[in-house]
Amino acid sequence: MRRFALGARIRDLFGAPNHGAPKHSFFDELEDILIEGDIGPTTAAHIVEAARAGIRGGGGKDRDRFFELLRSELGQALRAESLHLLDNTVNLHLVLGVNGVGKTTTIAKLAEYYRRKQGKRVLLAAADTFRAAAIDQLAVWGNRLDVPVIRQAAGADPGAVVFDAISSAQANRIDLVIVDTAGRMHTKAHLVKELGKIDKIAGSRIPQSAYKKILVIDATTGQNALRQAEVFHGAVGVDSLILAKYDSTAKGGIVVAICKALEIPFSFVGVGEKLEDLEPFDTELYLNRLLEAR
Ligand SMILES: Nc1nc2c(ncn2[C@@H]2O[C@H](COP(=O)(O)OP(=O)(O)OP(=O)(O)O)[C@@H](O)[C@H]2O)c(=O)[nH]1
Ligand SMILES: [Mg+2]
Repeated sequence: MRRFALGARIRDLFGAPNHGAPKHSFFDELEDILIEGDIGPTTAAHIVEAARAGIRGGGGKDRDRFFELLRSELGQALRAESLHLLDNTVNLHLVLGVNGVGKTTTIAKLAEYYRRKQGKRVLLAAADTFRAAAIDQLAVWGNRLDVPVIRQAAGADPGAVVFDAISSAQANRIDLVIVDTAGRMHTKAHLVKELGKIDKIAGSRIPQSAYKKILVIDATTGQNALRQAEVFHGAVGVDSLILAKYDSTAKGGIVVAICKALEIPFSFVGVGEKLEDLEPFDTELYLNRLLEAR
């Protein structure tokens, strides 16, 4: 399923014949590859500009120099920050994202992570009330994880589910409430209205530093993911990003573009469909995957 391997494309370009001398088309091609890699046109242009200064184009030595430059430039744009839970209070993660990006699966992975790795008491809130199947899916995960799930009937007010979940968490000394939300995004006004209500309820009952709005990004969607991040950030403000499905694509360059454009850090990366397939976002590991030769 890997459609585009940034590292391999660049290696091919440097390895191609007739690139012994600095050629206009060589750098153009390099820029095209970087842009197709979704890292963003500004970053791509900046990197090519820097490369023109020190790289003649072609040859193993130049290739190695370019990869060093690329790593350093991308590394500077990237932001990684883990999600720390506060002690002795209810923390809340509001998990956002468009349809099918991997929200519910990521929530299950987060619950497993905090419960198993950190010994936290976790509760899930089924605030994606739009579809009965979405509520059931979260309930199935809750059962498997042995974590309580607060739910209401399909069509119920998501804000009411969040209100209930917080009350239950406060009464039961829960450390972390993770809220599943519907991924519909008909219009921005609609999104602001729907999520705004939930945000207001959570924001008024959870201390600010214990409340995180987390956007899940699907690594396979490319440029559209930046657009999604802009819309959600504009609607409710996003504190942290999770990159899902990084195992399914080599097109993870969008992470660079999002970090650069919105200055929001990534906290985790999803690398499979199983519960344990969630890793804290690590800049070095991410760059290794992005730039490896495949
Ligand atoms: N390979 C892979 N698949 C993933 C990952 N995360 C989620 N998926 C799969 O992506 C599909 C959608 O995941 P969901 O968690 O249901 O996504 P969602 O955002 O909750 O979807 P809706 O509730 O319909 O909006 C499922 O088949 C998941 O197994 C991942 O990190 N890697
Ligand atoms: Mg879901």
